[in-house]
Amino acid sequence: MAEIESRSVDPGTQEMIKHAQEQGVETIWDRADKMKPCPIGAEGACCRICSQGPCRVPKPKKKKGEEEPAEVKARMGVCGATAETIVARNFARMVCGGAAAHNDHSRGVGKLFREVAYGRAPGYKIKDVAKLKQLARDYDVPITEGEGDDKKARSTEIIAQELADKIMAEFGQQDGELVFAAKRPPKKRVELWRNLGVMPRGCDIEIVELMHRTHMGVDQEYHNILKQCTRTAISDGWGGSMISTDLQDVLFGMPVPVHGEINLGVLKEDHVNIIIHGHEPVLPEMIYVASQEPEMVQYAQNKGAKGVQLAGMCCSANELLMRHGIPVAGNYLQQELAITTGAVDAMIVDVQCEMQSLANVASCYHTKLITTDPRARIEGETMHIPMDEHHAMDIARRIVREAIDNFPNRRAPVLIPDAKYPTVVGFSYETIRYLLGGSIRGSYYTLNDNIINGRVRGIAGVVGCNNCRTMHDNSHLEMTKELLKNDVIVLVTGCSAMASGKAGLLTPEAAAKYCGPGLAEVCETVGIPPVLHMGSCVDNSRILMAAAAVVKAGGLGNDISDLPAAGAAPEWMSEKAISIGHYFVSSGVYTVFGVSWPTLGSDLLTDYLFRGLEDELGGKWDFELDPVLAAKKMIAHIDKKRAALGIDKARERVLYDMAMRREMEEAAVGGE
Ligand code: SF4
Ligand code: MSK
Repeated sequence: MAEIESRSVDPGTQEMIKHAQEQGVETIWDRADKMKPCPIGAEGACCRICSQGPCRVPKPKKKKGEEEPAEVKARMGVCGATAETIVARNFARMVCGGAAAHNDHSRGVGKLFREVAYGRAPGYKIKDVAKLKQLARDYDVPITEGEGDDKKARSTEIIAQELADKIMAEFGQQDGELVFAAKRPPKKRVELWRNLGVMPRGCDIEIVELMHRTHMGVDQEYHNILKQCTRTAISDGWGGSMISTDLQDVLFGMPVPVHGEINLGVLKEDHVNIIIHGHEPVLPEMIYVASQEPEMVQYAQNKGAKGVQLAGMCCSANELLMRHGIPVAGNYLQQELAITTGAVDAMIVDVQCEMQSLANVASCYHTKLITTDPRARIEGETMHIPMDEHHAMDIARRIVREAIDNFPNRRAPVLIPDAKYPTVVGFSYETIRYLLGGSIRGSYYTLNDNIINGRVRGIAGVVGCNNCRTMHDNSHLEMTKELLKNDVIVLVTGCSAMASGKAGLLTPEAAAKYCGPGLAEVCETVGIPPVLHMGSCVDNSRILMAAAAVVKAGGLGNDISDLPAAGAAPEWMSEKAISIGHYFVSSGVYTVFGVSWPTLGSDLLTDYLFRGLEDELGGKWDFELDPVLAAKKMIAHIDKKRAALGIDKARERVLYDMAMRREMEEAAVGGE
């Protein structure tokens, strides 16, 4: 049994792991101790796509300096599929799973948007009309009608209806190009994708085609399989994910900086605690409204509680936090622990990243585990209350009442760790544009200026999950701190954002404590944290938009691949992370993952991902277990791009200036 301190870097989490052990409640770490990962599967070298297998093609171990044995070169399954084909198929199916998760989420948001547009979803409304009009322009939906003196604005409803129909058609579209993928990246990138034949045609078709091509006996050339991975991943990042992010902004409001709190300490012993866990903000938005209604608060008080405390978990948390400042109870690895506080009266789950073990943990306590999405039932759930956008408010009220009714049933002693930290979150790409460029300039001009003059060395996206095979939150934090120290501004989403929040990195005060002098100066001048919380997993599309906007603002090349920028997911675990990583690589970003790498079963294919792709796409994958070393690799890549842009000299000058300034300060102190 590993030491608790090696499980998580977060003291609140450590306390609750100990508490779970004392209570005899099994958690993910207990199961991880018993279940060692299969080394062949971990490297992608096992094929089980037909019943003649599974065929395992691991690399035979060779001693250092030894010649590769002949059978390594001819490793194949019984049908003759080579190690390259087998590993490529496994990787491709991860891209498929991830892109499907995002695009299906997006379809759900699109359907709600259409119902709202046609007035069939009471309780919802279009909150951000300006963003609606922006989308309308992207989709060539006119926002005015008539000519000359007769010209007048079209109604919001009509614009929304036309837009909704066009967006929904993109899911089943068979030919052509996805609108955002064709219009939003830099021109050079769009041309590159067209020339390579990887511009996505629709949201669903690329996933289906990739599934087909990885069926037994279809595509058996690894470059060709990976090419379709690229097309599929772009259909996620610049397709489904971007559509859901933008429609969620239209429906629920665009995030702006807001204060929040994070960690298990946000739960309140004397309140009814409801945790919203999953990824889709559609129902949680209504639960938020229902939990605030005076009658509901009164109902809770009648049951002996002081009120209703709503808290988020995983990406649902990010969505709610970004828009309403609703506190976050924790990230992926903390979901079981939240229930072990004995204070969670209901955990409401929709889709993605929900452990099936929640049912077991909930059964040890009074907690009601309520599933709300017909696509995601959990054996052992307390109840299933399916979401229906036509009656969302009634459903939300029923759920909140279920939680309140459960408050008097608490049976275990309540233990809520004294762990919560303040955060400032809500940095959409539009907000960053406003903060850094001002409403008049309306561009990333100031950020570019500071990158060119060297105060900001570069930009990094640190995103993705937790993983029980590595210390919870540790790699996110080690990596992020190393980047900050070296004047690299960090954009975060998902569980990574929460790791930063728990360590105090999402506050403006963090700039003075963790940043190099250049970045600290910029953050202090603008009044922003050096780590910018940009939202949930689908909101990685906001990072793509920020990258495109930086290119557009000028002075840093003509494509995303020219930027001094890099991406990472140091604690990734889900297929979604692979799809996200691949759309960053496909967009021209150097992207490094930690924990394990699923293609190590083929040196040829791994070399293509880690080196060869750069020649074609300008971006490439990398794998590095050590988060500080990974950060150094990202910084080296950033410096390479700075040199190519001819702005490396500027940075040397700034550093020299800072060194001089320090010397002068020391001299002044010495002279006193
Ligand atoms: Fe084995 Fe080929 Fe079937 Fe895969 S497709 S399981 S390699 S026989
Ligand atoms: S919730 S996909 S563990 S980031 Fe989006 Fe966190 Fe990863 Fe799930």
